[in-house]
Amino acid sequence: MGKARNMELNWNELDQRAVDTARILAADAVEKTGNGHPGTAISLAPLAYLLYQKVMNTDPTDDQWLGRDRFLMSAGHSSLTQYTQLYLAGAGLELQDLKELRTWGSRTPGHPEYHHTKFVECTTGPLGAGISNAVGMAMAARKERGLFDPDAAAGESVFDRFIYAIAGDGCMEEGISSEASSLAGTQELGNLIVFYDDNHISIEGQTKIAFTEDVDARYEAYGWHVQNVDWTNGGTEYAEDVQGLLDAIEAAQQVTDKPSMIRLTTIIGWPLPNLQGSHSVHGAKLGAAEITALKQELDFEDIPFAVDEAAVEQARENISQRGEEARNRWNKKFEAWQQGNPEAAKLLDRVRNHVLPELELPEFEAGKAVSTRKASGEVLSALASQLPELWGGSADLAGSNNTTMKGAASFFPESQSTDEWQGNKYGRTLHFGVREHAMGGVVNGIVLSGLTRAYGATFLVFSDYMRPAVRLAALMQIPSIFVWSHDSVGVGEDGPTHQPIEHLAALRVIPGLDVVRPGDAAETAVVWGQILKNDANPAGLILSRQDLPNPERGGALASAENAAKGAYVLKEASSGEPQLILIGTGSEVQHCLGAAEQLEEQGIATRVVSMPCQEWFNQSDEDYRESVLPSSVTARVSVEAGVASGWSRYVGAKGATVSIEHFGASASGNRCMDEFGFTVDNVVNTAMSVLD
Ligand SMILES: Cc1ncc(C[n+]2csc(CCOP(=O)(O)OP(=O)(O)O)c2C)c(N)n1
Ligand SMILES: [Mg+2]
Repeated sequence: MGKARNMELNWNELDQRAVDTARILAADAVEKTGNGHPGTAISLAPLAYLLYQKVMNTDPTDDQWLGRDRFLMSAGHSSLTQYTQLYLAGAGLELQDLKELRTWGSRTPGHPEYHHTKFVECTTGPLGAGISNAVGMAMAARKERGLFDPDAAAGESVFDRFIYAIAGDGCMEEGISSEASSLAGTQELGNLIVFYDDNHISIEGQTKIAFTEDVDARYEAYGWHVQNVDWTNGGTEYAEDVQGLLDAIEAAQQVTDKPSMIRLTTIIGWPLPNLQGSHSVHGAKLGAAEITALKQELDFEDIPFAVDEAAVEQARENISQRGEEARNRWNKKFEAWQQGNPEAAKLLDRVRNHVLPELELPEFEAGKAVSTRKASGEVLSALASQLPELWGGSADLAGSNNTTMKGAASFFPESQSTDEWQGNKYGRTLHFGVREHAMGGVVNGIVLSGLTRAYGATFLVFSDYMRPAVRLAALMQIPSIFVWSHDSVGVGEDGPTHQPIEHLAALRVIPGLDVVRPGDAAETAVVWGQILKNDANPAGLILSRQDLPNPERGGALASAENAAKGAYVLKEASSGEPQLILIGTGSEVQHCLGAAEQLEEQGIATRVVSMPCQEWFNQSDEDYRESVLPSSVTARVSVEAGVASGWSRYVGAKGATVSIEHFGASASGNRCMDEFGFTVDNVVNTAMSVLD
């Protein structure tokens, strides 16, 4: 610290009127729609106004400005906290949008939605997740600076920015806040400032029935810089100390080697005359009498959506002017940076436009068995020099997931280096610790930041621990990459706790998630390329622990390039006219090939289809789908070491599935595969029963 204070609180009467306008609007919007969350939006209006109007670098005319600070409403139910500010700022929302709160097609959905409302940087609502996204954004800001402008003085780079997030009691109760905040402390994320709205109220009333810990001590233990601002004056009298809050923000900004938590003690719904402090204002309309009383208290006319026009005008002028000044300063710096760093500027141009260079993917020796996880690791190492924007790591399973690019430094402060891992604040290998849920949220936060691509890895069975983040990635349509190895009972001795059974099916039902399970090393390289090409949805890459054959292609077997289509004819029936189709994915493609050989010997014309990604195949045109799975061939068998759920779509009413409908067992992977029917013989027998 030590720097003289440079943010004087210019807070005139119209600023206060604007804050009160936000309060009135939150109350009226919920009243009109009949439901929503007014309480916290009312009590936090001064915080949100302060951030938007006095603190953040925001250009209300450009939600894509690279230099903008990021704001996340982790307490997503309080979306009105942000919507009212976007209205006051003239940043894409108008009064009409507030009147349409939570209604069909409006720009003001119940919870903030990315890609839907300008300046909403992330979809939030599942509590706590926003903190993990903010941590990811803070890590991304450092990474981006490292990629493009590593030598600039602290705070001087065009890539420097702050990430602000508002969290509530619920966020703090959720485990993901612990996972993500612990990681943020280790990462020394000085560009992250989280406000904790400590109002002691959640849906069931006072939080002390379930939440009594010392949150300050917890965050100090994580290595955060912690400050308190009390707007309740100990509960006796309300003292909305905006200057005090601004001082805390400034102090937080000056601490560059720790993330900051500012615990702001508030009374939910303050200054509602009768209902303040009650959980009844958390998520229900206030009622006409209370709204009239509020308007009286704040000296507003008792009509719906009574805004103070002069206050709105001042707010819009203020933020426009601040935005323009910040923008001009930034533009000048940016031009100088471009001129001084032509190579980096070219890279920035490429990644901003989501353009991939022509990728050179490794080729794998035919006939040499290799696990797809190992192949994936080789692909990543080969991509390292071609795609500087690609980075990622594992939740403590790097050696098993094969996610470390050869020679890449780790992304953490150098002082934390170990014999195994050399750290660098701009490094590339991510270490999430055993924190799968936070890993998902952090990867999403990184990807949301827009300039880099990130992946996070664990065992497939633990995709359950990160499912909410995977779902949010799909909902946001962002290209997060999840790498899940150890993909079946083929895991072996670790036994049923570690053997995925229902996971492929459970992931495939998430709309918009590509579940990609390559069958050999050659397919692994191709699908990596395809996943990287897709920039509008997430993918899960499912990899085997065990070695798989990598057969010769080009003769009897089609080129692996076809894997990019999601499914393809790997081996055509010898007659060219199949009587039977075997469909395999991942480690079971080999069983289909083996079975086809035996069936052909018995005179049964058998086609083998490799189907690494159902979603990609479903998106291909009908002619192509018909060419791979002709409707005339109804004798079909799918082979996949997971539950059969979902496969009827491909095998049809007359087909059959080779699957596993129960938990696995602790024994060698080969033994498990054999015992559970993933054998050539069982595929042959199943095929014969279908033909009968
Ligand atoms: C993961 C998750 N679980 C449950 C909910 C449902 N929910 C929405 S708000 C809320 C209470 C939040 O309390 P708090 O964060 O203190 O917000 P406040 O009432 O102070 O606005 C709950 C349980 C949710 N949104 N997300
Ligand atoms: Mg609360």
